[in-house]
Parts: sequence; C-alpha cells; structure tokens
Amino acid sequence: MAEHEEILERMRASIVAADETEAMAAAEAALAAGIEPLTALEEGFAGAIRAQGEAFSNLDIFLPELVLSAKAMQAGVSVLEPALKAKGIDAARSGVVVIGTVEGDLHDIGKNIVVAMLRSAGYEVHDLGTDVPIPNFISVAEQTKADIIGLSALLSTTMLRQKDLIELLNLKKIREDFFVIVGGAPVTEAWMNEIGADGYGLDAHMAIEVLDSRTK
Ligand code: B12
Repeated sequence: MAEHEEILERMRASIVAADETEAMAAAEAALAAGIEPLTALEEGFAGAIRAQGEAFSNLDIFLPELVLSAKAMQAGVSVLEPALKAKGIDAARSGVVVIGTVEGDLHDIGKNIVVAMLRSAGYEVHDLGTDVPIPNFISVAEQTKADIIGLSALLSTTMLRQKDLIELLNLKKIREDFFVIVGGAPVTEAWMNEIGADGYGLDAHMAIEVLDSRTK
C-alpha cells in the first residue's frame, strides 16, 4: 500500500535526520495505519540505522551523528514495544531466558527488540543489560533456574565472549543444563557451530523460531 510505504519512508528519514520526536510520531503513524509492529521495526527503523552504520564506516558521518541516530531509533522503538508485546502470549511456548549484551559491548537496540519479542511470545526474560561479564550470565541463570542463555554481541572483538561462555559452562560441567543462543550483527551460523552454541538468530523473529523449536 502506498500509504504504508510512505510511513515506512518517514520512519527511515527520522533515523537519518536523528529526530527523536519525528521517530516517535512516525512509529505512532505506522501503528495507526495498521502496519505490523515487526514490519515497522525491520523495514522502517532497522534498515535505516544499519545504513547509518555503513555511512559511519565509510566516514560519511561521524560517531556523534550515529549516536544521535541510535537515540532516535530507541525513541521510535519505545513506541513500538508495547505493540510488539501485546501480540499475545502463547502458553505453549515457554522457557526462562537470561539475556544480555556481553562484556565490552554497549549495543542494545537489537537485544532489546529480542527481549520484547521473547516476552510477547510467552518467555520469562531476565535482561541483564549491556557490558555483562560472562560469569554473571551463569550465576543469574542458575539463580532463576533458566533453561536458555542468550548472548548479544555487535563487535567482532566482543563476539569472542560468546565462546568464553561455552567454555566456562564446559569447565563447570553444566553445559547440558542450558540452551545457548547467540546473536548480533557479526554473528553467523558458522560462528554458532564453531563455538558449539545451540542456536543462532539472525533477527528477533528467527530467535523465537529457534527457541520454539528447541528440543533441549
Ligand atoms: C547503533 C550503533 C551504535 C550505537 C549503539 C547504541 C545502542 N544503545 O545500541 C553507538 C553509536 C553507541 C555505537 C557505538 C559503537 N559502535 Co556501533 N553500531 C551501531 C549500528 C549502526 C547499528 C546497530 C543496531 O542497533 N542495529 C539495529 C538492530 C535492530 O539490529 P541488530 O543490533 O543487528 O539486532 C538484531 C540481530 O542482530 C539480532 N540480535 C541481536 N542481538 C541478539 C541476541 C540474540 C540472543 C539473538 C538470538 C539475536 C540477536 O536480532 C536483532 C533484532 O532483529 C551498527 C551497524 C550494523 N550494521 O549493525 C554499528 C556497529 C556494530 N558499531 C561498530 C563500532 C565499531 C562501534 C564503536 C566501536 C565505535 C567507536 N569507534 O567508538 C562503538 C562501540 C561501543 C561499545 N563498546 O559497544 C561497528 C562494529 C564493527 C565490528 N565488526 O566490530 C558497526 C558494525 C558499524 C560499522 N560498520 O563500523 N554503535
């Protein structure tokens, strides 16, 4: 629908312009027009923030501009989040998840989306935030009797911490107690296999699919 595309374009433009108020207004317009919140998120905001990341790596924009775009994205996402959560709890899908962004890494926009989606799908989620030391994931997972540990990493340096978690679980001889799912922009299925994780999610949607179909 032309109106939908116009709103999605408005969402993208608000991220490029780093305009928090406009990002929130565009997100409200998307919901009012009946655009699926996940579509609004992925086709509106997410593409635009990734494009800003490209522009940053090509030196077309500088870090302060990227920070402001990320703030606009967070403002817009905050409008979409209740709609993501309201999508209905399916009691058949369940599990207790401890999730966070690994130590040394402050990126949390994508992780927060995964958290919102997991909650909407009926999972009990303990979100540890960002810059989380690996032992903390394990201690909270044990305290909360979690069956799933989710690790987000957006930097090629910090994705190594995902490997550390698996090694620590092996060392403590509790590897089999947890389904470990990894994600974040540099994370691939090949990396999941290399480190011996149980699952990987390219995006929030795939994260739910993988967890819903787990057998462990
Ligand atoms: C926004 C952003 C920032 C913001 C973060 C704000 C915030 N609160 O998160 C700010 C400006 C602070 C920032 C800082 C930095 N950033 Co930055 N950033 C980005 C950017 C542009 C977008 C990330 C994002 O939010 N994407 C949108 C969301 C929706 O997507 P996502 O994060 O990928 O999440 C989805 C999936 O990956 C998945 N997922 C995510 N987590 C998890 C977890 C699990 C368990 C699962 C299953 C799935 C999953 O589902 C999510 C939803 O669909 C990326 C570029 C990119 N292409 O990713 C660079 C990028 C990640 N940053 C980069 C860099 C270099 C930095 C800095 C080092 C810059 C600097 N010189 O200081 C710092 C590092 C700070 C730190 N210690 O963490 C590089 C990393 C390069 C590399 N490979 O190591 C990138 C790739 C940019 C680039 N092209 O150079 N950044």
